[in-house]
Amino acid sequence: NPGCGLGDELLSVPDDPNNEWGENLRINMGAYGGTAEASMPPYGWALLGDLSNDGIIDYVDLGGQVKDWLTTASQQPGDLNRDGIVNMADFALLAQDWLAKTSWYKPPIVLEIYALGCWGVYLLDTITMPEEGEITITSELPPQSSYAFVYAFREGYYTEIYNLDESNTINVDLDPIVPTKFNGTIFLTDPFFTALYLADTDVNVIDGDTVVGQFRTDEQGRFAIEMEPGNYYFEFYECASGFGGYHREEVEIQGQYKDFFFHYDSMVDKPNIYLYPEE
Ligand SMILES: [Ca+2]
Ligand SMILES: [Ca+2]
Repeated sequence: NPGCGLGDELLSVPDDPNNEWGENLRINMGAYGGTAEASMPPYGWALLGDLSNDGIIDYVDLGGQVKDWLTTASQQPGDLNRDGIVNMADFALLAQDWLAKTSWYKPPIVLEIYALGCWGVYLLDTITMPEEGEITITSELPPQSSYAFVYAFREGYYTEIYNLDESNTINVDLDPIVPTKFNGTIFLTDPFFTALYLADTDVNVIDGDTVVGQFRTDEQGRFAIEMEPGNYYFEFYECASGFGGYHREEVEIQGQYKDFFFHYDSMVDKPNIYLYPEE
């Protein structure tokens, strides 16, 4: 068990990719302790306070330290300075790297589970999963509700939406965003039924009255473009609602990735001019 005594549910350390240089700060700990694999990892491969070996120093590691607080024993994971007791000196070492990440750290996947109730769609639950793969949704549903769909988010990846069938099982398989470009995913949202991608659609990027860019979304509403940060309009025609209509939506482009949630409302797209008498 490479989890350093913290429990079987914790992650193991990935193999040292190159074993080139650096120093394993926790050389005497865990399954890799004292082995050739542990002795010379590259810089950024390991963090002293990462007791759980999941690549980030956070509340899980703090919990591992608190568990042995003021305990005197040899080889305690939380005894970061190796003086035989877990105390403030060790806490200070953990705190100084709070939320630090290793080079191989991957943030967890966050799943937002939406349910369909009597009055429309609502956020039922938020759960995380450490890696991609199959997951069965088991969140408790209130009476007269059913699962509707799941948004899957992960830092550095395009957000995806999964519609739930009777099995309530989805296969989460995310794609990384394109480095150095501005990436986004466009969802059409509706208060009562579901959410859709704006799939395979040409979108004009408008600054003031000028078209400054154009892109086409892929089958999952995704795109990657070169754009300066700023406020723009996205203009596109959508027919996902079955009625179709032009949309001109204000967007703010900042940073590398953003989900855009655009309201689609079939009622608004219906003709609202009536001629009398009707034929
Ligand atoms: Ca950790
Ligand atoms: Ca200590």
